[in-house]
Amino acid sequence: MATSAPRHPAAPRTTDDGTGGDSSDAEARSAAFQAAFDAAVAADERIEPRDWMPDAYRATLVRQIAQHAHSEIIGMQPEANWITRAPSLRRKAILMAKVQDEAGHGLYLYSAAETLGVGRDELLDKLHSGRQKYSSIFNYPTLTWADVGAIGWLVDGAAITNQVPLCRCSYGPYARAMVRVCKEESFHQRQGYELLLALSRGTEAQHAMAQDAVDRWWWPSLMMFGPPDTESAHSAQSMAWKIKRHSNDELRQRFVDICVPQAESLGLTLPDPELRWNEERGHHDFGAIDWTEFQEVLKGRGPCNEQRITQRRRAHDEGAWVREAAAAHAAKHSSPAATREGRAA
Ligand code: FAQ
Repeated sequence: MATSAPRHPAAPRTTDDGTGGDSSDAEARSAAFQAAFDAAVAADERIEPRDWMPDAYRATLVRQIAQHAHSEIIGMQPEANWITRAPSLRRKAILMAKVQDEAGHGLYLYSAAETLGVGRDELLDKLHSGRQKYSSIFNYPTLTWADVGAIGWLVDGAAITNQVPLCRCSYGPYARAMVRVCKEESFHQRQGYELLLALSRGTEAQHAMAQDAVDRWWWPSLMMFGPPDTESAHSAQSMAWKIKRHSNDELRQRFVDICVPQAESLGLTLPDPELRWNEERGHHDFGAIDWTEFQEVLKGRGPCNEQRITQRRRAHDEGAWVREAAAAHAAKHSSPAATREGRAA
């Protein structure tokens, strides 16, 4: 980071609290901080936790990172539903590793949010009380084993398409968390594809099960990218700040273009009669998304919203003893006596 204006000094002081200082000084300092921030974003530099940043930039990051973290941990539920019924030990081990990875992604993301000055308890409280969102996709049920494959192929595939550009997000801790997350999501996507391929090439019933799962997950996966650009409240500002690098519709189109040849290789059909290559645009055209369904899910009226939140709250309550034990352990090991013991050892 090599800007001439200051980015680290204490926040500009105002004069209305009686702490002194000249209001024109404060305004000049404030303008200098803003200019340094704008220059850093324009130069594609990373904004770090101790740098000055506009309040609205911080609030947008907290909103997006929290929503992302919540999605990762709520997203464990639909697949965990199949751990006990995985058809082989190999499949069970793979699925357990994947679900654990999602928990890990949640942890990196909550840590990234904490660098912005919010506490994890506060964020979880907002999730549990419905004041913060999680991705619409996790409000759909996993009815058959093939759904585990469809989630890996389509949901993780959509997540990667959205998250690879986030590795270049202007906020350092979020961008760095995304690098590792994307590597793991890439493995998840391949396991889903491989699982669906095995079913697609299996018996007639297995092929039908794979097709049915793709039929149910395709449209909700397209909704993961968020509302159309014309309806997206935050995109323009988030792109100006380089939090988002592409619009919702651009990423959705990219995902459709990636999936079409993959579906062909899988021997499965995407459930959209309007899906066809458009030579002029150099992209696939696709049918209209049911945005009413998306809004209903966002309002808490999707097929599994209630179940997901109830289960999350229960898991949180049942995990209270683990948090207490971890805090007691940390306190014990950071006490002066423990520090002395550690030095003596
Ligand atoms: N679901 O103005 P925009 C995963 C909300 S991780 C629910 O376009 P923005 C891994 C949005 O929050 C999946 N709400 O918003 C995995 C806003 O509401 P607000 C999660 C949605 O932020 C795989 C309003 O609509 N990934 O799957 C959704 O600029 C398998 C207006 O929307 C991320 O979170 C939605 N789909 O763009 C885990 C990626 N879309 O807050 C387990 C990071 C929009 O004003 C198993 N997030 N909304 O009340 C992003 O890239 C962005 O936040 C977008 C939305 C693109 C999701």
